[in-house]
Amino acid sequence: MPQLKFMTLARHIIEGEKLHPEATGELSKLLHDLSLAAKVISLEVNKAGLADILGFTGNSNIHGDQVKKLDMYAHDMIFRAIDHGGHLCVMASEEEEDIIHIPDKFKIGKYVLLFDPLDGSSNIDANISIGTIFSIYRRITSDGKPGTLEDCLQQGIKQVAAGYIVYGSSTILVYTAGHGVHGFTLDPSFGEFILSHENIRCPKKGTIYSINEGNYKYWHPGLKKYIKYLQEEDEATGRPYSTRYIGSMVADIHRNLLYGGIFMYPADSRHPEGKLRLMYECNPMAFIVEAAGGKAINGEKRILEIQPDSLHQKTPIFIGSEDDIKMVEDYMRKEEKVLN
Ligand code: AFP
Repeated sequence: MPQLKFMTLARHIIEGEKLHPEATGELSKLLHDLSLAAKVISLEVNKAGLADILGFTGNSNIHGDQVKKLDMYAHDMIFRAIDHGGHLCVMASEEEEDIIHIPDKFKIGKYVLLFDPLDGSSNIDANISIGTIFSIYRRITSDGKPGTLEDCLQQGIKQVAAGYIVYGSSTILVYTAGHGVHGFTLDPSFGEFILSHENIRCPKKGTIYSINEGNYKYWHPGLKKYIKYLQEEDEATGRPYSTRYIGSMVADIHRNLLYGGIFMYPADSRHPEGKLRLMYECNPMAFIVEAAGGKAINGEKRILEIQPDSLHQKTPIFIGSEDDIKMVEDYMRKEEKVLN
């Protein structure tokens, strides 16, 4: 195995900043503050089985999902790590219905942060990997004033950086700020994220598919045919594929990004918009996967080109290795969309 550089996330961010002589350092500081929140959340996730943190708050979030204490903890931690830095003009979180303003006492910056504090949280009690996802845009309204909904509702293609953290067998932070996709593993002994996956490239084709197959009956006929195709035997194309589905999007996509494969959360007759949120889950993951050479579509078009019209809108998603995405797109295009 090649010897990796001993590179901390902090140093990596600064090196990236040097590639932009015009940079003010604000984006670097923002990424640094996010990594601090990730360390604290990681600590708390690891304690989840021990502390009185398990169980429900008794509240529901705006999607009607039950909210666990750890979701709210992660949400608060990110807000508190970021609100005072002077880098942001507005935030939005999957756990809050409306945009989140920067408190009046703090400076207003030029960036916009959207985040899903804890994705896959229904897995917490079973010790299964969960994650945090974030997405950063440049504001489009005038400087100096509080940011608005308009700043948040930008196409994914406008992201300047995106990342995720998987709290799994170890904690890994993966991000891109336009110069490749890089992964940093948290060394718990001295609390630093260390470069462990430099310049991640998504294999052009994989042999893994990830989808909740329990919903088969309700799918698009083209998707049904595609899944059957993946299950047929053909050595030359690596079939049958293996199914891997954790039920934690961030962990499922992270695995497929490294090993190759396709993750799908399609529309179906019960959920015509799918389940996953464009702004908090699909756009950031699409930005990262595309930066690593993969693809992400909603079945008809690129995820990153969807013009959002509301903060919490959902979208179907097919994301992963380029050849696998092209294949599912072909299958779905050939069949009429009849969901039953
Ligand atoms: P939770 O945060 O409620 O666990 O939802 C996780 C998630 O949004 C995403 O991470 C999974 O891929 C997806 O839901 C799993 O949904 P199904 O249970 O419908 O397969």
